[in-house]
Formats: sequence, C-alpha cells, structure tokens
Amino acid sequence: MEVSGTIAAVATAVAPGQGSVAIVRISGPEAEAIGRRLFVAPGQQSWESHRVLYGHVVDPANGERVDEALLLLMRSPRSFTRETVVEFHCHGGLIAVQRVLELVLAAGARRALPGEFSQRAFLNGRLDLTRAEAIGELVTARSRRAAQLAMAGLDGGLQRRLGALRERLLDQLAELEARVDFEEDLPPLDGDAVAAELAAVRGELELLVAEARQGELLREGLRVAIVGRPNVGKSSLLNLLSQRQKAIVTDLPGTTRDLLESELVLEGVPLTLLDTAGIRPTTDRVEALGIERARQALAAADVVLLLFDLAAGWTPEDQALRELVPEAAVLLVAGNKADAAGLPVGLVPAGAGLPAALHFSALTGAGRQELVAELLRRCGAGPLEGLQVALNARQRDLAAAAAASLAAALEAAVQHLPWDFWTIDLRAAVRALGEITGEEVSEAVLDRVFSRFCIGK
Ligand SMILES: Nc1nc2c(ncn2[C@@H]2O[C@H](COP(=O)(O)OP(=O)(O)OP(=O)(O)O)[C@@H](O)[C@H]2O)c(=O)[nH]1
Ligand SMILES: [Mg+2]
Repeated sequence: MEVSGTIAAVATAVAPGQGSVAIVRISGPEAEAIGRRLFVAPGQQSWESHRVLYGHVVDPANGERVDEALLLLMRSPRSFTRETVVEFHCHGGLIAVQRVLELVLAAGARRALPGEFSQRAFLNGRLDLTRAEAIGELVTARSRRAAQLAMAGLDGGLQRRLGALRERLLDQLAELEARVDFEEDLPPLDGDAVAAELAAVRGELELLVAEARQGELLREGLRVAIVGRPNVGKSSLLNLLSQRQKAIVTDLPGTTRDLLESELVLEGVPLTLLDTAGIRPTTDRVEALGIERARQALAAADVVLLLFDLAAGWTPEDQALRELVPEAAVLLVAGNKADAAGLPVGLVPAGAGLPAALHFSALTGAGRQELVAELLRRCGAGPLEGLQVALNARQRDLAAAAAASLAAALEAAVQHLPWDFWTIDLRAAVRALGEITGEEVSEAVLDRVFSRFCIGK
C-alpha cells in the first residue's frame, strides 16, 4: 500500500435516504488546501486547528453550492493519522455526499483504500497494531460483549499484556546472548531459572490462545442449523429463542418449506439461527426442494441442533439424521415437547431408548436456559464474564507460534544444550510477539490486516 499523498473517503455509512450526517474525511499534506478550495465560511471565521467552521461546500468550477456543512480542521500531528485531517460534516444520504467526495478527488486527493486512515495512524506511531485491529473490531462488533472486548483492545489491554510477555522474553534473551559471547566474563547463568521463566510465559500464551476461541465467537458469531423430522418443533424453537413469532408453526408436518434465518444475541454471543424444513420422504415438489435445502444446511453447518420429539421417542428416522451430521460439526441433540412427554427438562444421559440429550419444551419455554448454556458450552463459548482481552485469528496464530517456539527452547534446556541452541527459538518467539503488536511486521502483513477494514476507517 502506498503511504504518501492525500487520501479521501466517506467515513460514515453510505445508504440512500439514511444517516442525518455524513462525513467526508481527507488526510495528508494537501488536506487543508483542498478544504480551503472547496469550503466557503462566511463572516470572520478563522481557519484554526481543532475549531469547527460553518459554511458551504462549493463547486469551484461554477460556484454552485453543493451542501451546507461544517468543516473540522485538525492540523498535523494532532489528528488520528497524525497528518493534517479535514472533515466535511455534510447532510446524510447519498447524492450530495458523493458530490462532495468527487470535488475533493478532483481537487487533488485520491480515494482511500480500506483501512488506509488506520494504517497511516499505525505507520505514524499513533497506535500499535493491536489497537488498530481493535478499531476494525469495534466497527464490526455484533454484540455488546464483542464491543467491550474491542474497547479493551483499543485501550491497549492486549498490547500491554503481550508487550509485557515480550519484555520478559527479551530479558532472558539478553542474558543468554551475553553468555554466548562472553561466558567467561559474566557470572554463571542459572539455566533452571531461565527455563522456569520461559515456561511461565509459554503458559500465559497458551491461556491466551485458548481464550481466543471465545473472543472469536463473540466477534464472528455462530451459525446454528436447527434440523429434525417434521413437526418436532424446530420453528417453535426458533420463535422461542428469537422471542417473536418469526416462523410459521402449525400442527401439520411439513409446515416449513424454506430456510429461515434469525439473527440474535444469546448471553452476549451473536448467533444466526437457521430454521429448516423437516426432513422426510415426500412427493410434494415444493417440500422436496425445501428438504434439499435443509440437507445442504445440515451438511454445511458448524453447529447442528438436532431436535427430536420426546413424546414420539427416538425413532430410526432421527438416528438416520444424526448420521448425516458432519463429523467436524458441533452437535447438540435436544429432545423437545418434554411437557407432552411428562419428562423433566435439562441435560439427560442416554437411557430408556433415548440418546443423551438436552430436554426442553419449546411450548412452555422450560429448559430454554439450559439449552442455550449447553449450546454455547459445546461451541467453546463457556462463561464469558471473565474474558478481558481476546486475540483475533491472526494474533492467535502468532501467539501459538510463539508458544511452540518456547516449547522448542525448553527442549534445548532439558537436553542441556549450549546457550545458542536456546536463543534461536527464543528469538523466534520474540519475533512472533512483535508481529502481533506491529513492532516486527512486514508490509505484506500490514496490507492484509488493513484491507479487511471498511473504507474511510
Ligand atoms: N406440547 C408441545 N407441543 C409443541 C412443542 N413445540 C412445538 N409443539 C407443537 O408441535 C407442532 C409443530 O411445531 P413446529 O414448530 O411447526 O415444528 P417444525 O419442526 O418446525 O415442523 P416442520 O416445519 O413441519 O418441519 C405445533 O403444533 C407446535 O405447537 C412443545 O414443546 N410441546
Ligand atoms: Mg417448521
């Protein structure tokens, strides 16, 4: 990604007829000059940094007023990118905003790439890489907990935690490298103490890697397919969990014909629930198409909620469906209509011809809480209250690589190999942690990180 020049983009969501305010943001050496070309501020308003001007965006070619707007000038280095930034706060919507952006581009700026403002902020030392990534995560957060985690990252929680671990490794590395070169001149080094410190850091990294799964669930959410024979109560469960009558429920088997998606947040975890057509042999053409979609959803699901009817018991058809569940998927078998069967709700081990299952009633709502808790537990979401920071996928892979390098260094310790055998792996671990925070990172990695951002961020 080129980092020079003046860039511009619409920084707010772009939708016709929506958003009362839209912001066109410019950053770079020409930002102020472009602002002055296009903005007419009446009266005695002065172009001071960090002051708001009121006026009009005007087409310099013909003097036409394009929008009534506010202008905010933030001179370098007191801005998000540390470059001079000018923001036009225009009326929302689409047409006028696009015109303002086009005028800005015609005046000499170029269109910003996704994440380019944040990338400049990073390159100019305004934030480390974990904070920059947290911004992207805050923008895309789908639940309050995900937003809280992103804010913790933005406040530097992740950078401090990883930075501290990296410092501890650097301390050990310095001792070891000194011994490699000047063993005779220095006091003897206690290898056991070094190994203990490396093991402690490795333990913390492994904990962070394990917790990353929960963070991922909070960010990405889960896609859960509810499948089962006709009439077992799949649509009733969708309605129960989404707390509205979204799906049609009748006592006729074969009611649901199509896939029905519902987005919701359970215990802070965003979920996409998928209600499917009951799977059975049928001669009805429409139903058959729905069933085909249900089978596809089943085959592609990460998480399958397989429902059966407790009043009817576990039938060979239920067993056949269970065998269709992909091996890699998380499966929760749930018995519905506990009320009709006169059975208690909750997690029940296999017995009396029934498989191990979570019993509940979509009609009365009994067992709902247990069902949600068990579903999240199986997906690795567990209780999320204690989670303070969470690595994203990129950070997790690097933390895991660092932990693996430390394991290799510890192997050298066990074998009492010379110090330089320890330092090779230790240095790799330091490098991996530096890549998380951005202290040691290649341009290609940066491009990948920032290209996932939205334009204007
Ligand atoms: N007694 C009782 N009846 C239930 C319960 N859950 C659903 N039902 C009833 O079972 C019938 C079928 O419910 P649906 O939710 O439409 O079942 P489905 O699995 O979506 O059915 P298809 O769309 O046809 O595959 C309806 O009459 C529901 O009222 C329950 O927990 N207890
Ligand atoms: Mg249904």
